[in-house]
Amino acid sequence: MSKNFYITTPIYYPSGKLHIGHSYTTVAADTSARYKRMQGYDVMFLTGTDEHGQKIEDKAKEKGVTPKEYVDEIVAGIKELWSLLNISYDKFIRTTDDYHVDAVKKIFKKLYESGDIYKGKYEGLYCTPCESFWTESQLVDGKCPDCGREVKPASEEAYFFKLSKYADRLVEYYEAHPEFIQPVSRKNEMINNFIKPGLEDLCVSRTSFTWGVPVDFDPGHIVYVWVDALSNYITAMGYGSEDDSNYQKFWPADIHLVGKEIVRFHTIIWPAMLMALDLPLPKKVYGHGWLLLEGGKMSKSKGNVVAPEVLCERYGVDAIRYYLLREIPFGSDGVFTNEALINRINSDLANDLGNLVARSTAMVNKYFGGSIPKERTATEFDDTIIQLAEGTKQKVEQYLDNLEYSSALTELFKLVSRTNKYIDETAPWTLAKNEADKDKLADVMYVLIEAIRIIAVLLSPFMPATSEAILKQIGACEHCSKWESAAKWGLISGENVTTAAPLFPRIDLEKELAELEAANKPAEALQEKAENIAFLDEISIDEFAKVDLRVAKIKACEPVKKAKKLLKLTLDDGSGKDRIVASGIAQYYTPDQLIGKNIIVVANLKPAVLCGVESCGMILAADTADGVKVIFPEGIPAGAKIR
Ligand code: ME8
Repeated sequence: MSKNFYITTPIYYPSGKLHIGHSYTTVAADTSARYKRMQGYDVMFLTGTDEHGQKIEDKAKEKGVTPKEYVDEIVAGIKELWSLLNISYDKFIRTTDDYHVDAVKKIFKKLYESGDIYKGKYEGLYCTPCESFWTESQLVDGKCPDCGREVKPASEEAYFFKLSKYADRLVEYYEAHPEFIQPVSRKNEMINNFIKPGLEDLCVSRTSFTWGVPVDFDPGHIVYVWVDALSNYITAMGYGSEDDSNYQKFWPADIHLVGKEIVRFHTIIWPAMLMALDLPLPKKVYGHGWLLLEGGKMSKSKGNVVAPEVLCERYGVDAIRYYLLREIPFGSDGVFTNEALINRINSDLANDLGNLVARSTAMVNKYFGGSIPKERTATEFDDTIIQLAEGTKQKVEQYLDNLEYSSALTELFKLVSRTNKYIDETAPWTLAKNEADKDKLADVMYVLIEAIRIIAVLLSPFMPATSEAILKQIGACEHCSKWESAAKWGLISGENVTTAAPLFPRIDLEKELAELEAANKPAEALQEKAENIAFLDEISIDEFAKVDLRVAKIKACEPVKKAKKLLKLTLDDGSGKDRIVASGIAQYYTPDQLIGKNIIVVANLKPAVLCGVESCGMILAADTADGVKVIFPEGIPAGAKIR
């Protein structure tokens, strides 16, 4: 019988670009998912986006688009980020997916019918212009915290979930299942800070905005966003749909990985909802710590974010994955600094791991023409390293089973350091001078490559691309690259190593810090530029009239071979004939995001051939802090003249 493993990340709010803090949860979950797959589990790794709520509705309004249009664009960016970071999710749920919306309606109705949800009155202090309820403690100087105006007592009809009813059962459950809330300190926090002071029933419907799952038996009410969001863990598996086979197979989840500020939702509201639905509870909720910047928690609203794309571009994805998992023990908070990142890359990845692989393969190339020798005589240094190598897998597994990623990597890098030390102990360059030591030299090469193989296999869940590159470089066969092979010494036989570029080039700390600072501050840079805007020389209206700007619709779009930056667009410009334009926006848009959209084209620009594509015109776009943004004039027919 196959063993199943179901792990989830929170579903992210698509209210802006994700930062390195969000990547933290997802990289950790990915590592566990890869590890379990390698162990032979049938893995379900779920992530997704939490797309409803007033905040999204407001942001969309600000931008003049529908909420769905607004989230679609951001969700596409989130998926790109996960693909950049090599996140191997099995399912991506969007709370705007039809099947989810239908299932949430059913869940809400079921809870209403069982009496766990009832209609009551929401009472509070109401700010009429903002259409918002506030509690006394939220007011600022007795006034609305948003607009500063008077508030007055008011009440409105709303649905409530009988959370209070579940307080005792929750505590009993925590006590009977000590592994349910991890790390343990968070369990006490839940009991002392939330349950003991008394759980109140939870208001689970809203009427002040519309962007959400409607309560289908009471128009005007929409489901509270957390009830909608938490349900994703079962709706994504088909609960409440015709095909619930994945639900049957994977629920209850093995691990919900969440940041510490949302442990409360996952260990109080969510289990109470499941109890009310008479469903099993997840086996574990792990609340990890925050990645802080020196100014506090990284957050979009504070503007102190670090863009993962910038970091990946500069150092490679695996260096970032390594840093996130290694630097901070998972349950604790930790401060992200560029300096710590670069130091980690230099010391652990360039000096230790990269050097070990480069030196060892270079020696096999130099002394044995690249082929790993068969005739060997053991040296007195072999036993320690063989023992350590064979025992490392078990230790790494113990730590990974407890989500102690940092300790798992520390253990693995002990083997890296020990293997480097073995080179110094055996001094192969001295052995090479003496023909009589040839078999010893052969043995040293074998031990090195075999230790590297084990290191690379164990590295795979953390740094998949690096692991693959190393295994390829030492010519490891499929069998020698499997997880279980990491505890077996002596599998390599007669393979050939190849030369490759250094895995992690050393970084000049000072120079890099300065450049990184600049790269992470595009918004500031742009603002500085704005203060010195140099407008072009004046032109007359007649000169402007020479530019023929037209609205056109993108009918088709594809990348241009050998040109990373170009997309080839086929436009309907109203003339009845297709117009081809090459545009340097491939870094910012995928073809899917463009097809069907209207754009503005300079229609009378002299044609030019760009990377083999004859481009007839140019489309209008703006430079912004977030990169290039194409201008999309919606609702205007193709061919319309812009003046
Ligand atoms: O909370 N360090 O979404 P979200 C570590 N939609 N983790 C961080 C972080 C940081 N600096 N910043 C954010 C939500 N995170 C809800 C979840 S689940 C049913 C609904 C983590 O996009 C944060 O702790 O605000 C959380 O676990 C995750 O990113 C999503 O945050």
